[in-house]
This record gives sequence, structure tokens and C-alpha cells, in this order.
Amino acid sequence: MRALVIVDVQNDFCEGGSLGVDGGAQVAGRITAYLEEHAQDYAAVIATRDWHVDPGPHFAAEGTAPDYTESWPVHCVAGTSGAELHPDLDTEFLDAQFLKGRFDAAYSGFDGQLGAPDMVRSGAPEGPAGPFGATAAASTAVEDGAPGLDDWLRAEGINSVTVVGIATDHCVRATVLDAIDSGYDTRVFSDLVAGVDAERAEEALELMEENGAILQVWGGTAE
Ligand code: VGL
Repeated sequence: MRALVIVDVQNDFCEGGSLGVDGGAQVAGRITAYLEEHAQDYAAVIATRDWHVDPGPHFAAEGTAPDYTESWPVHCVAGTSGAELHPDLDTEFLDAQFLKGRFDAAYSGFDGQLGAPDMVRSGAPEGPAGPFGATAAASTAVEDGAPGLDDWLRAEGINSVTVVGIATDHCVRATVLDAIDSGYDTRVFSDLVAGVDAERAEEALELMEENGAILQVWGGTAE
């Protein structure tokens, strides 16, 4: 059985976001169009989200420039609009969401844990959390002991994954390489991803293929 893994299609990774990737919004809309045709081909459709509270040197220190490979502008702070899924991604299709990176850099969706980021829970803590404006409620959207992505997929009987999303050269790459390492039959749609750097994105796709991912082109269009 196959799952669709939608990586980090969040406002901060789309145009206008703090780490906006060219083509991000378009990918959000295209993934929705793809799901309108193909959601039924998948036993599960899941989204990963970068969900930072205080991720250490993953955020460039104040007053220093990010290097855009290991240090980044502040992005996807838990509970802020930048961490929301892009509005052109239709969340009706999602069966589960996995949150990663609360206290560290977490590129791979396989670092994520099941969470309920958009649910307002009664008894959720109030106020801010951490130095970047995360909310306490959002930072507790992952419960202690929540399953990681690999455990969750296995429990659902999934042995194949298709990976799409943002960014080709960072989180998509890390997620695909982890999926292969974890033994999933892994496919990527090269027209449903967007990269930070065009050359590195191309290299990332080659690396995924060399490692055993099947690269495919969906070829459809968004309305
Ligand atoms: C990502 C850079 C920093 C990604 C996350 O989602 O690809 N890129 N953090």
C-alpha cells in the first residue's frame, strides 16, 4: 500500500514567506489538482510541517546572515501564519500531519511526529513559547510518545511512498533518502516539487534517483 507524503508546503516556503521558494505556491495548487484526480490511489495522504520553537543554529543568529545551507532566516515558527499549510493545498485530503524541528533542525519528514497543529484543544497552555514567537499551544501540538512517521506508516501497512513538496534540495531530498533507507519503494514527482536553488535541486533529484527513487512526471495541470 502506498502513501503520498507532502513535504512542508507551508506559507514560509512559498512566495512572500520568510524563506519563500520560487514556484512554491504553484506546487501547492498543483498538488491539490493531483489529489483531486489521484487521492484514491493512496491508502494515506500525509503532510509534514516544519514546526520550530527554538531550533538552535538552524536559525541564523541575530545580526548574522544565513548561509542558506545550514542556517536560515527564522521560518515556520510553531503557531504562526508562516507555519500554516499554504492555502492552495486542500487539507481535506490529509489523513495525518507530522511535525518536526521544535528544538532542532529537522529536514526529513521521518524526523516528524504525529501532531494536531490546527486543533484547538481545551486545556492547551496559553501564551508564548521560546524566543521566536511560537505559541505554547502550538509547541505542545505533539504529544509525548506520539508516533514518528515511519512507525505510523508501518502501522498503516504502507510499504511504498510518493514524495512531493518543498524544498527539493533540502527537506524533500532528506525525506526521500530516509524513505529509501527505511525500505520503502519510493517515488518522486519532479513536477510537484520546488527547490531553493535550481542547480542544487537538479543535483538532489539525481541523488535521489541514484539511491533508488523512481522519478516521474505527473504532467497534469492545476485549474
Ligand atoms: C527547509 C530549509 C530550512 C525545507 C526547511 O523544508 O526544505 N529548507 N528548513
